[in-house]
Amino acid sequence: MEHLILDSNTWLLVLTGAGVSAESGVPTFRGMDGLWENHPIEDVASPQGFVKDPTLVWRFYSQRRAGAAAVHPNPGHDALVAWERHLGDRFLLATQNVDGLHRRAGSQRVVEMHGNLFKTRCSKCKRPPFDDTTVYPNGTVPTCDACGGRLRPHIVWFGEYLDPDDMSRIEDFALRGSTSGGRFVFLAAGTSGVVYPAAGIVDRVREAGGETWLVNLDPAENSTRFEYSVTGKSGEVLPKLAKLA
Ligand code: BV8
Ligand code: ZN
Repeated sequence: MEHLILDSNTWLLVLTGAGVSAESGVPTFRGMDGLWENHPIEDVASPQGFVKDPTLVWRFYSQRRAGAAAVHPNPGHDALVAWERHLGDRFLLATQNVDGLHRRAGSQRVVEMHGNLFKTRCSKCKRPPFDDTTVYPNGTVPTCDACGGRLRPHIVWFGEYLDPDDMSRIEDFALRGSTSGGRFVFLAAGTSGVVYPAAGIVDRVREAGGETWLVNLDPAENSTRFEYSVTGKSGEVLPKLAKLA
């Protein structure tokens, strides 16, 4: 296997998807064939879905909140923590995952692009999102004690914009890395490369002349856009892939 040299000249942007949490026991979206209880995920993970059937949406997220709380980070998460500790502020992790496992593993320089299962916010008032580990009993739709509006998971649903601060944090890092005079590397792991804007990051990196790596169990939609591709389980590949120099 090719080794990824991580030295004092390297800037590394990592993007992770559901595949990185698969070995922890968190089901991937493709693993569910894009379905949950026979509902297309886009229907449940969407503002329209929430308006149409908020109890169904809270059942989906309560179930995933309980599931994520019951599992633990795997060696793939741990490898990313080691890389961050080695590279410091020349490392940034952008994750599509909402399970919180990167932070639980010890990652600190993390952008949770699609939100977090353990945060809830009000769908009506501007009350800031708050930590919430509650697994709401089936059929419960929690309401805001400030305005009485419906509470919702602090998750970016399909058709919703990502937090502009998150996107600019990733953009700024890519700009600094690609103009640093050092070697700018982008590595995507455990993602099918279907969902945008995350799936488009590889194109930005190539435009900026960065080196691109994909670590995935099977070829992703956008795999032809990566220079280096390592097929395998992220929990097995990531701990062996990097040479910390
Ligand atoms: C946006 C939170 C601007 C939910 C998620 C029509 C109308 C509106 C929008 C669109 C539209 N058409 C297209 C769009 C854009 C849309 C999009 O890209 N849709 C796709 C389906 C085509 N994007 C959006 O809506 C985004 N917002 O564009 O705003 C806008 C606004 C209005 C109108 C237009 C544009 C918002 C996207 C965020 C959606 N929220 N998550 C939740 O999690 O509950 S996305 C959700 O699905 C996940 O977060 C994740 O990102 C995605 C699934 O992707 P992956 O992480 O890649 O997981 P997947 O299962 O697919 O793949 C796993 C991979 O791992 C596989 O390749 C497998 O081989 C591999 N693997 C498995 N095991 C392992 C492994 N690899 C290594 N090791 C292993 N052990
Ligand atoms: Zn409110």
